[in-house]
Amino acid sequence: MFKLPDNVVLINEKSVYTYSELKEMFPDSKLLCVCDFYVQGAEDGNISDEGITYDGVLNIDHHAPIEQMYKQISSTTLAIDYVKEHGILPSDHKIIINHTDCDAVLSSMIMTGALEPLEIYNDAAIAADHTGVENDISDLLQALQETRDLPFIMENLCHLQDDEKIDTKAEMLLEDRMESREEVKQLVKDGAFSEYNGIYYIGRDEKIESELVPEFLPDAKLVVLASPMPPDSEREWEIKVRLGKNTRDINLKKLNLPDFGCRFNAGSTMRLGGTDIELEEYVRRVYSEISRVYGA
Ligand SMILES: [Mn+2]
Repeated sequence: MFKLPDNVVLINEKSVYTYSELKEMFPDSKLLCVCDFYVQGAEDGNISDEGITYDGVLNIDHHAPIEQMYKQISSTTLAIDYVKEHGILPSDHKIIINHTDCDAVLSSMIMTGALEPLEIYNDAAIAADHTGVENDISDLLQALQETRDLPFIMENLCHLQDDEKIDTKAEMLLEDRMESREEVKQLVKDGAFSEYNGIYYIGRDEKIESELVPEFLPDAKLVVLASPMPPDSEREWEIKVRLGKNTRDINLKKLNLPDFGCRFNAGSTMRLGGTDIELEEYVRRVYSEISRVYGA
């Protein structure tokens, strides 16, 4: 049975947190560490190779808009470097995450010492955040992320690593992910993606995990995926944009895309409540922004 370190706290997921908000949430804790989410203004903190310190808060996070994050780096990369350099965080540190994807789980668990600072975890995080390639750890953790159940996720990661059977529920979620990878493969085979100036795009009723797509479209500069927002939303479309394999030096953060929130390589209209712009029109906007910023 995996014993979850009790200094890891999962808080609500929302698009922007501020330092003062976090300090209000944890008034008794002098030592805070956030893993894998952006806190407003982090880029103005004290930046080192292993993360950012801002007003006493340690940020093991690759979402800040600074040059060193504009590459295939994950929060897990930073956590590994940090622990190798300084050791794990003592138990009086609060380690805060706001979602439970592969990178958030691995980076926080490495900071507590529950996981070793191993390169296999970095490979998993990079597969999850950037390349989408098959990877046992990444596929399991990405498949379980929506449960937001950290003990469940960690227990199944332990099963995987001990060559034991994972939970039935975990098994089902993992199968779903494997199926969606197969689906993407098939959609590409069937020519279901449209293309516009190197941008490959598709609209689907079912959401597609954007990280799974670039691998199967090696010629794509970018991929754009649209699916309907949930029925109770005010706006119509969730549109995701992600850099493809045939891109060099494009940083999505430098583009001014409508209703859009992102890291340098991927983002969506979800964080801003969706968009009413139709997919084709959105793709044209993406292209015109790239032309404006980077030349044709
Ligand atoms: Mn990440």
